Amino acid sequence: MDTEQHKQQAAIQEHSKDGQLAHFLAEHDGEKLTTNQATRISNTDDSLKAGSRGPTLMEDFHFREKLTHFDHERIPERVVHARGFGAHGYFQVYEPMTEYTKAKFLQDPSVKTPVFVRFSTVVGSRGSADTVRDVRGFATKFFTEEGNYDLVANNMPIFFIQDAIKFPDMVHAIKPEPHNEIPQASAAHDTFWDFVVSLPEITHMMMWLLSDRAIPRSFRMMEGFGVNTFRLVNAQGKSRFVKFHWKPTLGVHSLVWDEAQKLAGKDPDYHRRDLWDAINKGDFPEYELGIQMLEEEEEFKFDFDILDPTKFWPEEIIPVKRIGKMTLNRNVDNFFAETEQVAFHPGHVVPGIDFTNDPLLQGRLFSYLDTQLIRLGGPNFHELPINRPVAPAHNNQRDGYHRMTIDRGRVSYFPNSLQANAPQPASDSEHGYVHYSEKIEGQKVRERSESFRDHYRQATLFWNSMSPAEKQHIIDAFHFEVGGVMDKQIKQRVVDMFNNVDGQLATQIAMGIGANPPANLGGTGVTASSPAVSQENTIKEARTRKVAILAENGFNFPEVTQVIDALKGAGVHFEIISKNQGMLTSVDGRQLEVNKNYLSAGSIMYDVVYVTGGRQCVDTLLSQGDALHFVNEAFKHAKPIGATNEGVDLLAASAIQGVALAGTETCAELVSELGVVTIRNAADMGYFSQEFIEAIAQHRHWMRQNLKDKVPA
Ligand code: HDE
Repeated sequence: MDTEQHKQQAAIQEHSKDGQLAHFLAEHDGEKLTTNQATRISNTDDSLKAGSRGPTLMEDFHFREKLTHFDHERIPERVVHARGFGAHGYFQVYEPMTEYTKAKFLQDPSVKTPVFVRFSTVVGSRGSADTVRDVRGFATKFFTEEGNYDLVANNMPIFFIQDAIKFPDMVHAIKPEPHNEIPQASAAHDTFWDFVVSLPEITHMMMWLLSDRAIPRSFRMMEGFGVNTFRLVNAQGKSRFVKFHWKPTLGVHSLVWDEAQKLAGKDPDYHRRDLWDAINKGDFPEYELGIQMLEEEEEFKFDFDILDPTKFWPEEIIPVKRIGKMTLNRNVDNFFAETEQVAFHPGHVVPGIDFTNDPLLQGRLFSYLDTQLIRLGGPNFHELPINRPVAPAHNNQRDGYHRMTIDRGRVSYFPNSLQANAPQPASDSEHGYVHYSEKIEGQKVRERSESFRDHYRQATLFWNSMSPAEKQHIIDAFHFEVGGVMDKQIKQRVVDMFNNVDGQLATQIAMGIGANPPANLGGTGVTASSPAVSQENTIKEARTRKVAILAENGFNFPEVTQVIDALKGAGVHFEIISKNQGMLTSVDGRQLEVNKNYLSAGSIMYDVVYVTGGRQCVDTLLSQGDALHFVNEAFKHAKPIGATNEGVDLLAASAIQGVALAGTETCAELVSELGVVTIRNAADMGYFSQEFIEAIAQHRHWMRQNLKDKVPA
């Protein structure tokens, strides 16, 4: 195939899912109102009555249809991962993966495979808040030319349990308690911690759940992990063990817990809004697909079992090979039709991708199809527009609720002679799926392998890998979560359990929850760390960060516009915040539109705060408790803060203490300390902007630790 043909094919590939969906789009603009049967309706405000004050009549078909449809609008929410948000995009492999897999979508770098991704929280109901402490789902459906492949991943590389048979217990324990349905979307309650302390295998996952990974800044800044061990199989039938990763090009970043909790009230849609806005602005989220591979012969080479889903494969010993990139570039047209009706299943695979005996994966392979049958009301959910493969499906499955395909002919069985045996199985060379012929021998037992017994060593490895700030956040998370537990005995058992991981950690946990510290400091003796799991070592850049600019009438127009231009140049976004919405007038009579007032905005909704100068502007800000709270809170959350000229006075009057600010000398002076960047007596904002953008790129300034703890916000 020449390059031109490749390009054409790529264009078709990229658009074929969109093209398929386009058949189902409906526009109602300029149309007349009809019933579902397309009969035009003359009045939809009054039901048909016997007299204007009389009873409604049975024959009002429009009333009955409208109400009946409404009564049936809801479908059951997902038993887990109920709250989610989806987007369309495409995936491209960097180079042919022929050596490792025959999967066709991993062969040709010019092919853009359409994808649909749904991000989710696990525990909360559909209406819960986005920023709760939880694992995030990261499910991707690749519409490949060989059929759909679903990579149903999470944002943490390991799981709570080792065998899927414990999943219902685990979910029952973490969901709201059954007698009073409290608490919503939270693990901070007795039933969950009762379960935790009774289940040593959960120890490692709890370290991840209480880490910053559980409160991501954005879906765009999360890693994804296939968790389970899969296989890649090449055309020669050679198999390798594989772990799948998604690596966001913006790096991995988190909120702080106080911020996450406040956001849950101020903007419960924070993550979905962030994704929606980013795609609309053209800040398309990108994730590289990574694989860790092991040869068959390496199966028993490590001090953990590679099939144990409570263990990750440290990247330092098994490197991640980046093999392609996914770009999300289109928001959905309709949340229900797409995000709610999409149905993922780890068993949706294509030739070249296969399973292992990971006992969690084996159970998952049963559960997903089963749950779709009840959630989507029957066996034909694969015909819903969002779920349809772009490759044609042919089989003898027939009928059932909501069947849309009109299968022609009288043959719906195999073998047959009336249709020359069609549709018939495809051979390996015709891309028929042939399961990897792994040799299996064993007794039939209800048992856990001995090699799955170590529950603490990797938990220590994870703890060792955390930066001081990350460690402090984990301890704080224990204090919050276990602080919410009423049963004192369970609290004590938490301390004892985590003493198996690290004695210092257990001692710190005990201090905050009113339990006794461990009598003897425990631990596993593991001293190694895995730098790759610390967010301290992630990609850091200013691009797509969001600045709140505090301003009032009498601001200095050239000053703020120079800073705005510099921010724009670095791909940083901003909004103007003021007491009232409308227009602000500068000292020289020019105008600036306010985006939000203090009631509709809060520092928690931004990555950065900037206070602009202008005497009158800053005098007004100084009289506003909301403006002072804005900077105090941003400082407490370790965010970059900038102020220019008179704007520095607001920082000086705030609770920010112990950080050097630009002084009042007559010459221009730039001071940058612990992420607080200030300048006075300056007309040219170039120097300030450069330093400010560098501070923004650092995201959070943890070195403030002791100072920020003193700030009341
Ligand atoms: Fe899931 N999981 N899961 N899970 N899972 C579901 O399927 C299940 C597990 C994951 O956006 C359910 O359609 C079992 C691991 C995501 O629609 C259900 C076990 C990982 C999503 C189900 C696991 C996941 C689900 C609920 C074994 C990371 C959301 C609704 C213990 C690799 C997909 C649904 C979406 C959803 C079962 C464990 C990821 C009930 C039995 C490990 C991202 O079938």
